[in-house]
Amino acid sequence: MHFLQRSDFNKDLKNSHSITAVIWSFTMWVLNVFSMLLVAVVFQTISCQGLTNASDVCRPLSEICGLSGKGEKGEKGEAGLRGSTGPIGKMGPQGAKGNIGPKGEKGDTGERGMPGAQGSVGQKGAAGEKGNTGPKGDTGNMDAAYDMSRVIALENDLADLKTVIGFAKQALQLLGIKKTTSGKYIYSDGTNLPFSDAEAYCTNANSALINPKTQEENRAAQQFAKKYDSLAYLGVNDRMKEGTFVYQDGQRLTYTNWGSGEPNNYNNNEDCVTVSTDGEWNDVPCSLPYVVVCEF
Ligand code: MFU
Ligand code: CA
Repeated sequence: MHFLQRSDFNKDLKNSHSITAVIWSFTMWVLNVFSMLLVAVVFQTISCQGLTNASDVCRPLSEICGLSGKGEKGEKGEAGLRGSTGPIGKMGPQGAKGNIGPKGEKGDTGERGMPGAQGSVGQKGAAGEKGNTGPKGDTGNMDAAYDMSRVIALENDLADLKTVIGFAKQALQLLGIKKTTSGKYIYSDGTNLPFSDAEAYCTNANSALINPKTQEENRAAQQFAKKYDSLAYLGVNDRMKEGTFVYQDGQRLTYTNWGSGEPNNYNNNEDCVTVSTDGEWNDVPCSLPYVVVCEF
């Protein structure tokens, strides 16, 4: 069993006294606040009678009742002193074009310009005065004796030329050019060329490939084949029509000296003709190079 002591009793008594005091203080504080609010409401009711404006109702009480001190707007004051000049403003937009000014004074004379284009031909001028008589001319040459002397001189020149040409022909034969009784000169320097080039070689020398029309001419060609120990080209060919052999100028053959079994168009590729060291003809490929013999 636990028994209360006297000291415990006194303590409890002291506690109960302090609680009562607190409650009492709080009650008095509430009453004070309430009474102050009541005074404020009464004050507003008395001071603000007659306020019917709805906006005033929404304003704070202190403001409506002039407690915050803001008065009515005063009258406009007098104009102030002129301020100092402001900074220069931005350049404005370009103005409209002005009127044309009065004509200026005449300027100084300029430098001389470039010559102008040539003008058109002017009108024909008047005939000039007749000139002086000229000096007497040479005696005319319409004399028959003079004409005869000119003819004789030309005949002499011609005879001289024939003599020189005769010597030249003999010299050519001494150099190896062969002359036939038909008047042909036949020559070769031993050059070897395919047929087309051989043709051109003689043409460039104002001549042609040898086109033998007699045994004598064929022998002349044969002698060059012997001299250079090679086949020699003739102008004869059947390039235009297979099997129809013609001279270089296209004329049909009047003389031939084909070898045995020729022409045979071997490998179907023989349109040109050579003369051998034996003097016999053989058709051969035109692309092969052989000795070139020309006739003049
Ligand atoms: C003969 C000739 C030809 C050729 C050939 C090698 O034919 O007719 O032109 O030279 O011999 C068989
Ligand atoms: Ca042949």
